[in-house]
Amino acid sequence: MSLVTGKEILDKANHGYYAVGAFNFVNMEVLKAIAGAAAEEKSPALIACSEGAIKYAGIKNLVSMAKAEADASGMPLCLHLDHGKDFNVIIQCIRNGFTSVMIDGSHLPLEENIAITKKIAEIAHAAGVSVEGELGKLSGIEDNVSSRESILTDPAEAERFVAETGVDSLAIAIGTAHGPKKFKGEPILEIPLVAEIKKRTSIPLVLHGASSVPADVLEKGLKYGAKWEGSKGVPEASLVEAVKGGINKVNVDTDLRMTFISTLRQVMSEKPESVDLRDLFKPCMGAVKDVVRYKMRLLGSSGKA
Ligand code: TD4
Ligand code: CA
Ligand code: ZN
Repeated sequence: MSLVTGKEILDKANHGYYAVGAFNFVNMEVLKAIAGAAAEEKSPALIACSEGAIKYAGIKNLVSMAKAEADASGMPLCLHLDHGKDFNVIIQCIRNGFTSVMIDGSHLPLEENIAITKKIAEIAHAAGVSVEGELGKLSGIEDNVSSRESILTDPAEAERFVAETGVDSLAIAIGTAHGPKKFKGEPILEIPLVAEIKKRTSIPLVLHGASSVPADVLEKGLKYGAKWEGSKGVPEASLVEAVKGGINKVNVDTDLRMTFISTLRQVMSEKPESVDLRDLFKPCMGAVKDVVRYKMRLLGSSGKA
């Protein structure tokens, strides 16, 4: 099956009250793990590249691998640009076969965020490509009211943003953060905000910084020498609650990185004689595939392809 748009996958999820994972990849191994998980779970998936991934691997390599895996898996996969900030990179993605782009103007003042997002939406939609915008700041919230308000997405602003920009989906801030160290103390998340924003926008909502940092993955990493002390992710129960409130796309990168790296550390320590990259990477791919399958079941996208 050829790559499908983000809108096709996410509108279906919106109507069906489930979420689809957006999994980042920078190489063939992680891409194959995601596509393999989709095939085994009969699940749609977004396969996401950051601007950094494009710089690392090259846009043509990423697009042709993504197309090949979509064909081979037969699953609805969407090739998505994650956190597009550079106008030229976004245009290159649209021209080279990405089926969804994110324009991240969340660091800009509201009026500027609306203006740039609207412009990208017009260009992308003319090319049949879906668009995700972002409103609010991805950063852990401290337990005091004034800092919360400057970070979290405001429902009234979200309503205006969606109406004026024409985005197909909206990334919101409810207290999650990127990377392995999301919370200093106990996780603080503003889950009820999801439903409030959904009521005013009705479009698919997106949760960034959604990795859970599974205990077994963390433990394996630490056991084999990773310096990952202090890592903490989004509790799975909170993820499920956020999906119930109206999240339809859940971004996961850190969990896949930690899974790959902890497995690589284990294999390298167990097979120090190996001079075959395949010996080392195959178990990593298998471990990433298992984590992706687990996420698909948790989010409710299994069986929805
Ligand atoms: O948007 N993302 C993924 C961010 C990827 C960043 O890639 P570069 O290092 O190339 O810039 C997420 O929201 C993932 O959140 P997570 O909780 O997995 O960190
Ligand atoms: Ca942002
Ligand atoms: Zn993100």
